[in-house]
Amino acid sequence: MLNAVHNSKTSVISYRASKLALSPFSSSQKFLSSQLVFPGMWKLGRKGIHYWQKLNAANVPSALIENGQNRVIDASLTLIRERAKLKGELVRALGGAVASASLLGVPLGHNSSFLQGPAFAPPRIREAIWCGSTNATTEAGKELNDPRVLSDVGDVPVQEIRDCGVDDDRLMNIISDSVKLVMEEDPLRPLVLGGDHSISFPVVRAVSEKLGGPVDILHLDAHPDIYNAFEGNKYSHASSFARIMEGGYARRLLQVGIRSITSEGREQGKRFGVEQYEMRTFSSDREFLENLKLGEGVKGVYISVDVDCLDPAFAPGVSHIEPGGLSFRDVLNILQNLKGDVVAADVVEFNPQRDTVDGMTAMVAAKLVRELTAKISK
Ligand SMILES: [Mn+2]
Repeated sequence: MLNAVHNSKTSVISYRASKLALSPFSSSQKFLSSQLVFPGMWKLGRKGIHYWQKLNAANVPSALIENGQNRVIDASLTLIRERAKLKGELVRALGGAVASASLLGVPLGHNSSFLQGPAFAPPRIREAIWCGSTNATTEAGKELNDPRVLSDVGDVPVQEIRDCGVDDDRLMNIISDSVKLVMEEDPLRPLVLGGDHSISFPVVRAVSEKLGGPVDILHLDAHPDIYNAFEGNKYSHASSFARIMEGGYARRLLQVGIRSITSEGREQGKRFGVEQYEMRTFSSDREFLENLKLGEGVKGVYISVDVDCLDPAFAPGVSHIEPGGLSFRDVLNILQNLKGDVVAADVVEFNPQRDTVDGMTAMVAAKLVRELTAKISK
């Protein structure tokens, strides 16, 4: 019986592997090159990826598919659970900490409305964090190479989960469950590497559910990402904060760096009581924003940094180039002076496929991660 189960599992996986016969990375690279050859093909290419997945799911008996999906999901969560346990034990073996930042990569890019490159960001950010061109110390002197300050539990295997046809409702639940598994290992606190901005919804949901109440959110971004749905996608990277506010996962939501906002973005902001700080008034808002005190009376502070909050002069490697943004020092001033217990954070929307050849934006994203680590760890 055990053998039969194993065989059926193997047959699903090998069947799928032979039918797909392509890795996510090669398919995405192919799609990018077709974009260069045929401008305007990108949209068709994106649809194509979804089409293959549906076609494959249709050719396999539904009972086999469901069984296989459950096994892939189980394996994915086991991976995160065991890695979180390993890092938790390591921190405790070294004497423990009150709070310790732990990287969790979520390489998801398919909820972008434009380019999907953010799926490739987590390994590039990790590489830049440990780049030998700079030392492993934050500006205020925290040592990042101390596992009690910063650890890494690896990536949620988003591609494998999607390759067996798991839909976004379940994928979002798996991301939430992965975040909770990290939080299970006290004193680890999730510092999530995106991925496009759609991942903030399942991450914040998990943080709020795990802590048992809403958080205050500092959201740095050129865009409010608060459309009810974007191009029909309720999980769009442009809708994550609508889902967060609907779910009651945030008491206060402060959006800073905003400079690309439609009337719907403003209306939705009013509807949810969002505090939107736009770049056009940044010089008069600066003093307030550089002296924030958040998280009192709630479960803590969550910080979500979309790399495009920065002016493209500082961070060209993003999907949505939006001039007129924050300087890197503006962002550091806001983060470093913020008072509050930072329970989790994310850095999203870095697109390595748009970066300079020397990976400048990867270094920018990495430094954001380093300074967020300094806020979280204690
Ligand atoms: Mn943005």
